[in-house]
Amino acid sequence: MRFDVLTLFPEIFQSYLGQSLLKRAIERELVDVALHNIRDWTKDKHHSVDDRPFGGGPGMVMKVDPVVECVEAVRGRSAHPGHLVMLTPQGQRLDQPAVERLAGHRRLLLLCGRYEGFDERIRQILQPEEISIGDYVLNGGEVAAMAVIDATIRLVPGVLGDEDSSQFDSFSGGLRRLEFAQYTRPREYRGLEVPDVLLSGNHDEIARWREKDARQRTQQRRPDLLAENE
Ligand code: 6GU
Repeated sequence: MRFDVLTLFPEIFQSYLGQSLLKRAIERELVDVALHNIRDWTKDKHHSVDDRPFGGGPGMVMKVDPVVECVEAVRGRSAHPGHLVMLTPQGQRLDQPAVERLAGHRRLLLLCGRYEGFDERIRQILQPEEISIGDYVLNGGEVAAMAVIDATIRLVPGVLGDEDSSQFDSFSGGLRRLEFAQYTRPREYRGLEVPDVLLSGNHDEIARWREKDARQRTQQRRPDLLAENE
């Protein structure tokens, strides 16, 4: 799967891309991430990528021409145009079904902007899919783009080892329940003990305990998920 990230701050992605899971996926050519600086598509002498809004008001607006020309140039470099995603709080909220849909694309172009907004003509010309990662305000789309990459690569075959296959994730395949409690060594810490059943070696009983714990947790913490299952 190929990602092209269009951003004013490509450096933000460097340490994330060097993280071991992603680094291995890139080395094994399962995932490819290319960073593009939108500023490289400015033509004026100050290389301006944003400007004050017509009509007045606070904040700056991303200029239409560098963004459109950056997207067109990046698209033109490969035969497959890819699916364009604009990261904006005005988009559809990202959830696991949306991640699964995005992971179905061979190539995603992730357009990051500053939060005050994009010139509306960017939407009119490029007609991107707009994605938000939640109802709060980020300074820009970069952290959201990393969330999209991180969630989608889990679904790329071979990126995760068999052992931590994404099919068991809390939100996968419409299961939509939270994970059961997990423990590892030591068996006792500050008087807190691991539940006996997990040390019993009885796999049927362990499975039952986990099922019950997952159900209780979901009921307590996210009853909305159970309602959606009905
Ligand atoms: Cl995608 N961008 C910004 N700027 N803020 C957000 C967001 C995106 N998703 C939630 N908040």
